[in-house]
Amino acid sequence: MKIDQITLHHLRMKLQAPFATSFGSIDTRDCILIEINSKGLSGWGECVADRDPGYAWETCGTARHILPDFLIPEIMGKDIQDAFDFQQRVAHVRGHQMAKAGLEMAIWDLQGQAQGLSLRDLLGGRRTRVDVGVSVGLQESPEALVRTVEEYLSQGYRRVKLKIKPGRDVGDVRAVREQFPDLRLQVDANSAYSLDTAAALLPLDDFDLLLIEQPLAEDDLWDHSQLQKQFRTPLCLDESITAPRHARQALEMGACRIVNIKQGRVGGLLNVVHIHDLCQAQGVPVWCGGMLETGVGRAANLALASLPNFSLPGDISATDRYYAEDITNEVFTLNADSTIDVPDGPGLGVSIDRRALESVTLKRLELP
Ligand code: OSB
Ligand code: MG
Repeated sequence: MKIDQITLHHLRMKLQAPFATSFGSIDTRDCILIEINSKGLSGWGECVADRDPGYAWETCGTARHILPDFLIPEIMGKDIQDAFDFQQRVAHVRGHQMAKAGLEMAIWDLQGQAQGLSLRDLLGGRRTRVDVGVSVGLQESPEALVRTVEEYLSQGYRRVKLKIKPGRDVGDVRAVREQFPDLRLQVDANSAYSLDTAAALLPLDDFDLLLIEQPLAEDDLWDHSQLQKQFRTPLCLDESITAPRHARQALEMGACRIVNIKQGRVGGLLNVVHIHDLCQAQGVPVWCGGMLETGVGRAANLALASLPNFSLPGDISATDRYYAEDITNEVFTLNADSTIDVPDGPGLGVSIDRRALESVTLKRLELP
């Protein structure tokens, strides 16, 4: 695939409702959409770095530096075979997993279109629909949280993740658990605790949670292994796992019993498959996390969640949970059994609504 031209689209999209976590609240979401043109085909990828360095250190600003200055020059005008070829060419660039993953996604999309194969087929996924849940941000009060959860349940979601932070943890979870005793429920702290302050979370062990996600700092694998010993509930790592070897080390140390996999955080879909396979070989379940993606990133998430060891519901909700209008022509809807269909068209299986894209574009960079 000869890479002729690449356009970076910096988008800002209004969320349906503010999304609050332990690291802040947003009512709009930025991302860099990447368009790669090759012989009349357009491949699309989504770089999921946020506007602010709250979840991770990468931002739209770092992506707007690393992509044109270091990553894109490695492929511009060249004949790129596939994602593996791409990753070898950019291996000398340290870190910047989200920037790499966004470009890699566009290359998968191109390859799928060129070969007439869906991303699911390229990755070896089997499911045609995947189990999904909804990630619910911090609300004003436990009562408001219960009402918000109730609204999502009425829409058909059968698994709910609650965001927690110090002072808004056990009380919030208790309120939801009392109201919905049988709900598949899990929590996500986004690194808001230390080994000491996490003692406040011990009562969560009695709420029959599926998992407790990323209580401690991203670079604290060891402390997670100490904390896991204090809980019956499985810990799950998100921020800490930015490469396959971190997944291996986390499992060796007992730092978690479940892994959240996000293609952006781990540097692309090739690494997703590696982490998936490593966990599968050890009987460790994985699930697909989300970054409030547009239809482009959502299509990729659905394809990766179709792999066999994605055995817990993903943070992949319907389009209308995030945006009133998306930038893809395709809209993802929730089936009655809390699943979403995996796209089966070539590549990502989505097409871009140019008018909608234009209306949310802050800045465009056309290369060369
Ligand atoms: O930690 O999983 C997270 C969104 C942005 C950044 C980090 C996280 C999240 C979510 C939302 O929980 C998941 C979704 O896309 O629905
Ligand atoms: Mg998380």
